[in-house]
Amino acid sequence: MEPVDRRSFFKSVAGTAALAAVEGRPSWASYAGPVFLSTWLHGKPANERAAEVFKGGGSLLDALEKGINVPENDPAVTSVGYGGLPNAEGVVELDAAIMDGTRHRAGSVCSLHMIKNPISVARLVMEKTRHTTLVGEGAFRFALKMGFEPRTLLTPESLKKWQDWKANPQHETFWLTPENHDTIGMVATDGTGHVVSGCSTSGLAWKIPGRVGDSPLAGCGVFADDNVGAASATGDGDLMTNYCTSVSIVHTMARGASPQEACMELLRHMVKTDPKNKDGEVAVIAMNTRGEIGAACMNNRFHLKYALWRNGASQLLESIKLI
Ligand code: SD4
Repeated sequence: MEPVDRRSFFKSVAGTAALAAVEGRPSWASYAGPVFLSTWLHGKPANERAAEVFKGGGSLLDALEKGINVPENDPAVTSVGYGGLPNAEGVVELDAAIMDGTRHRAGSVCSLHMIKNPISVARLVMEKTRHTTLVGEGAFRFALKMGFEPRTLLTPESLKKWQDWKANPQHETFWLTPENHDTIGMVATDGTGHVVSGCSTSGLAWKIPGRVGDSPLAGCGVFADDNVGAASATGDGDLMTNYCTSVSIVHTMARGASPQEACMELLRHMVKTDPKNKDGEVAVIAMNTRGEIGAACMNNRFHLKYALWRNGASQLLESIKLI
């Protein structure tokens, strides 16, 4: 656990240089400044908002939360927040988690309904309670107590998609077409060795009510540790949860791997333990405390595009595939 007053110490260049000398951390000069790394195309406006909040004096957690709010608020993003596709009964159930690498502390909500910003509720679980995870009705009542306004999360478009799915006698169950896999995962550093991770999703369209994926589980959808780095994941949470993807990547980095090597190692391990996983929909992002990044996906079928904000430049990139 990293005491808060040590973070203030980090704010001074002289202090950082002294600490680096004591702990063998990289010197100030090797830090690149704040870096924001997010999954998918909507990660770009999310990163840009995060960078704006951070430059305006917000904390790294403020930046991550406000960045993730962007796709949550966008009805055109059909697998996050408002406009996210509903479960099999036509109810939008949202999952989100946030983790602070300094305190080694996460907050999350699962199956939250009628609240469009689950990442903000997850942050309050982390900051206002001693709990880590709240689910369903309890998470909803907590959100109301915290002042969130309940509202319908279905848009005319998402309602129509659900009605069409329901009306189709051959309808596909518990999965969605690859284009709709757009969970937001974000990892970030402030440039002084502090890292955070966040994830927000409506999960799988037409899922069994109450189904929870990897995204809101600490160690799976998010993990952050200021001694090493942070990671997040997107894809088939029913598969990825079994591999605790984010903590596994961070622990591989702790053993000396670069973020990219650590992402690839996780994918190789998944295939080694079960060759069928090479057809799985799995994608991961990672960052170490120096702001170096990694991004990887399993195959062509689920080819991760990711967004990177660094040194004032915002770009979209394609991840490396294992297969
Ligand atoms: C889930 N991992 O609920 C999420 C969905 C996702 O890209 O990330 N899709 O399983």
